Amino acid sequence: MERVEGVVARVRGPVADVLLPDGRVVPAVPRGALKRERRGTLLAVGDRVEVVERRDKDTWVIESIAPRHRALVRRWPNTRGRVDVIVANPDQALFMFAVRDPHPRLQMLDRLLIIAEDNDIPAGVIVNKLDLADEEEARELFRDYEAAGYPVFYMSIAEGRGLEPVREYVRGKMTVLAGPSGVGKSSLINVLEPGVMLPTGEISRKWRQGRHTTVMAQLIPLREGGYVVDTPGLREVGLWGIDLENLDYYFPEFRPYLGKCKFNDCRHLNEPGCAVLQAVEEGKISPRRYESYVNILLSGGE
Ligand SMILES: Nc1nc2c(ncn2[C@@H]2O[C@H](COP(=O)(O)OP(=O)(O)OP(=O)(O)O)[C@@H](O)[C@H]2O)c(=O)[nH]1
Ligand SMILES: [Mg+2]
Ligand SMILES: [Zn+2]
Repeated sequence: MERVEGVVARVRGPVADVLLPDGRVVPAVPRGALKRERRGTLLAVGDRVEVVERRDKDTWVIESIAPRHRALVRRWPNTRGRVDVIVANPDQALFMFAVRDPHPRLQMLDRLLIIAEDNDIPAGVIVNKLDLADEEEARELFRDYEAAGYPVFYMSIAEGRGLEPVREYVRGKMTVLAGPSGVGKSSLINVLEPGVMLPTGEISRKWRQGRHTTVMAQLIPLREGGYVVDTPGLREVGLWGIDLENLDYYFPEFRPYLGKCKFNDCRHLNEPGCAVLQAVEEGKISPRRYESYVNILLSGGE
């Protein structure tokens, strides 16, 4: 039987929906030996696989899974390093927030960016729903991230503006789109790739939050090349298992000052001769981002 290369578009329990080069999406199950050989997450969205059609049974079998060159992972507390792979092989991540409805929680964004740094995934930020707020205020709110060197895309999907730079950013790459519920992740994919028609959900009027419309990660191919992975809205972002030794390095705007503190093991809290603290005092590092660093360091990543 002929082997065909595909990419996992969704995982539904033991079955993976595999996207084939001809555009078909077929259900496939891994052959038994794979289940015994592989540790951790057997299959994740984004995994590159080889499948074979079983003509008699009308199913496909996953014969092999390519090694992951990178992964967006979630670690668990108190499980001796248990790791779940959320997306395999992403080239980059876009973390999406809205200027309001829901209100942007910047601590969550800080944490998502740390996870991206820890997983070695280049990241950008999307600020949506500009139609609901004053644009200058929105830009002011997210200026810290531009200063840190992250690309920040401002848009209103409702008004159809600000989409082109994102279209360019995702072209030819595998991009994970993540953020809280209700910010417009699925709406964005629907306009980037007409014809997809992912379900979207109204914001709850009472809570001004999303209703967790998207329930599982799903890979969507783009006709201009590349893929976007839609993900379910996040409630919280834990940093268990993050290497806190490197936390300062995970704030890119700190990097010019690292290694310049008086003490080699400086944690940049209140040590004398700290170059990071001095940069905060001189207005070169945002006090809010610095505060986020301190909070995460002192909470041990919880
Ligand atoms: N005012 C305004 N509303 C928007 C905009 N973009 C999306 N929405 C609305 O926001 C709501 C939530 O959009 P979704 O695309 O379902 O959000 P999501 O991030 O996929 O949410 P989950 O799947 O729950 O994680 C929908 O009612 C959209 O129509 C925008 O630019 N402005
Ligand atoms: Mg959604
Ligand atoms: Zn220091």
